[in-house]
Formats: sequence, structure tokens, C-alpha cells
Amino acid sequence: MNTTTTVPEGYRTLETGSLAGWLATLPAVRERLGGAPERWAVREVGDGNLNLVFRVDGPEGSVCVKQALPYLRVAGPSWPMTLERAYYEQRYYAAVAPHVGAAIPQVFHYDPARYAIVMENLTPHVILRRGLIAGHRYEHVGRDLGDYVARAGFFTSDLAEPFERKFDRIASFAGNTDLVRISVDLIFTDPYLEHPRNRHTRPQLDRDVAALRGDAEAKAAAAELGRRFLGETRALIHGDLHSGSIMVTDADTRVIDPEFAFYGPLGFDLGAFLGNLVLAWCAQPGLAAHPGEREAYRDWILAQAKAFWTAFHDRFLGLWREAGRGDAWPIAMFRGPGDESALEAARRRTLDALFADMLGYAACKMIRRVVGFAHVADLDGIADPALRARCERSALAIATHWLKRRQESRSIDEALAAVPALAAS
Ligand code: SR1
Ligand code: MG
Repeated sequence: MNTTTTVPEGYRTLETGSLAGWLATLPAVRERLGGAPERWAVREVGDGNLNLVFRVDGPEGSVCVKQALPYLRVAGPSWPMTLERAYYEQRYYAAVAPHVGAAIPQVFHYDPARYAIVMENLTPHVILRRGLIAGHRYEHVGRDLGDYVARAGFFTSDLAEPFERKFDRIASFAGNTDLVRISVDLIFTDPYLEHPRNRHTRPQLDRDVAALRGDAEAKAAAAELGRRFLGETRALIHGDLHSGSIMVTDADTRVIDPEFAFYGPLGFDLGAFLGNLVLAWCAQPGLAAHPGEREAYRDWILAQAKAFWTAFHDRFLGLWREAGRGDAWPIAMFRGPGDESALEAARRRTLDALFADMLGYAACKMIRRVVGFAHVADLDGIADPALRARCERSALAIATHWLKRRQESRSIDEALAAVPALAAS
């Protein structure tokens, strides 16, 4: 874990009183906000684990300003953290923008001295996690996210482009090590051993957590997925695609917060979203106003999980068939009799492997949110510890099964149909 970080001379944390003065020097931003800077309303609205986030409203429009702090917001100065994460975030946005269109916010300006990104203020969007806690249905979110992960993953992979371009991008994200370190420690290591950063609902989950930490098969599965997290440079991944990194309205879905981006396994992004949907499913009995109130909503959550995988599968397969012009599986080799079926079989095998990866990484993401450092509001918001522990136990049961048996599910229907029984086990 990083214990020091160099803060360049000239870096200052942004403040509500002075932010407008800087933004007024940026012509495109000034025009978007309209009117005189003195009339702009500036509010700090960040509630994530890492950064400062400001919303600025002018007479004609609004912007969002995100600034990296030299430490983790959730921990304070005792946990220093590189400012460069802002650089990688805006680079990710630039890399995927040609492929995902308006599914990310528009970036107006990046300031390398302030480590600050000025971007579109997404309104009236809400953070998906909050919507799931409130029991709101966003009918397109699963489909939109599946489409997003397929496009971002396919077009930054060597299925779509020459390996030289991919290697250039691997190099340009390879310095994002402090953020990858957070994931290595908090997702793939700490939850499986005693660590002072960990916490869980005590004493209710003590035995469950001890069982997990004594389960050699589960630990080996997590370690193998962690090894591949570091070693599989398949595509540019978002790296933190949980439901707090997605903003929604009933009709629109946007992906935000890609500061953990690097070249890694595509299954990690798939698993992040699936795992957080299933965590939301597990939390519903604890969020319901009366028993049974959220049962239909739980079904809707699982339907979104199916829509997510189905959209990813169909889009990724379609893109590979139509735009597979990269150095991986060179299309020129497959123009003879019987070649198309061999290529199609390879595509199917690739998607089957991605499906198993998705289940495995979903499991890792669920486990870390129950027994590790950073939890999720879906579960932490359940005030009654006994009820919370029951919800968390169901998450651990589903996740442990997926971790160890991720190769065994033959379809998304089969995997999701087993969820209620696993939760009750
Ligand atoms: C120490 S930062 C904790 C978590 O917040 C981010 O959203 C990532 O998920 C990270 O693991
Ligand atoms: Mg984030």
C-alpha cells in the first residue's frame, strides 16, 4: 500500500469560494455556465471514497468538477494516494469515447496541475446504487451496461485493432499502479485473511467469516482470479464498475469514475456490475418496509442481470463478427471452407470463458463488500444488525458458490435461477 505521495508544488485543493474564478478562465466552460462568475452557485457534492466533486450551476447550464486529493477521502491523510488517478480517469474517457458515445459524461477540460476534470454535470441522473436502494426500476440499465462493456472491451482489444495500438495503450495505463494496488489488496487479498482494515457485522457473521478464511478452495479460486486480474491484458477495463459508478434516469445510463482503469480481464468489469446487482438483491429484505414488499423488485433485479449478460454476449459476438479486424484471430486466416465454423466455435468458447470469469469476479466483488474495508450502502444502510447479517450471509453463500463453481453454470438462466436457493442455504 502506498505510504507517501508527492504533491507537486502549486497543487491546491479546490474550494467552493475560489472555484468559479478558475472556471471563468476556461472559455468553453464559461460559455456553458453563462452569465457572470459571481452568479455561479458552487457546491461540493462528493460522497465517494476518493475525491472532491463540485457541482457548479450558472444561469445557462451546469458542470461537474472532480479533483483528486493526495489521499483517500474515505480514510483521510493517513492513507496517501497518488493524484495521477485524475490523469488516468480522463485518459480512459478519451480512449472509449469513440466507441461508447454518450454513455460517458462529456469532458470539457482536464487540468494537469490541479488534477481536476471539468465535465458534463449529469442531471437529473441519480447514482444507480441509490436508485436500487429506493426500489426504483430503470428498465434499460442492464441492457445499456451490457452494451457498454461489450463496446469498450471489444474496441480496445486486439480483436478490433493492431496489437501495436493496444500495446501503446497498455503502456499508457501501466502507471496506474496505486489504484490497481487498492484492488489487489482490498478485493483479492485482505478479505481472505485477518487484516486491521477489514470489518464485518459482529458477532453475527464471525463464523461465516472464519469459514471463508478457512476455505482453501475459495481462497485458491480468489487467488487465481487475482493472478489473472494482474496478468491478463485483454482490454482497457473501467476497473470499478459497481452501481456507484453508474448514473441513471428512466431513459439514460451513464458510466462514471473510471480512475481504476488499466488493461485487465474483461470479466472483471462484467463481474463488478453483476456482483453489485446481486448485492442489491441480497439487501432488499433489509430495505423493505414490510416483509415481502420487495419480492417483485428482487425479480426485476435478476431480470436486469440477465439483460446485462445477454446484451453483452450479443453485442460482443456481433462486433467480433462484423468488426473483428485485429491481430487476434486474424480474419484473413479464415476464408476457406469450414473456417467460418471454426472461428465461430472460438467465439463461443471465448464467451463461455467470459461468462465463467464474470461469475468469479462477481463473487470476489461481493465478498469484499461484506468482509473487507469498503462496504456498500445497500447493506450498511440496514440498521438492524441481525437483519443485515442475514442479508450479508446470503451474499456470502451465493458468492462462495460462484467462486468455487464458476465453470459449472451453463447459462445465465441457470446461474440466476440458483440464486434464491443459494441465498437460503
Ligand atoms: C480505498 S477505496 C475503496 C473502494 O472505493 C472505490 O470505489 C473502489 O471500489 C475501492 O476499492
Ligand atoms: Mg469511484
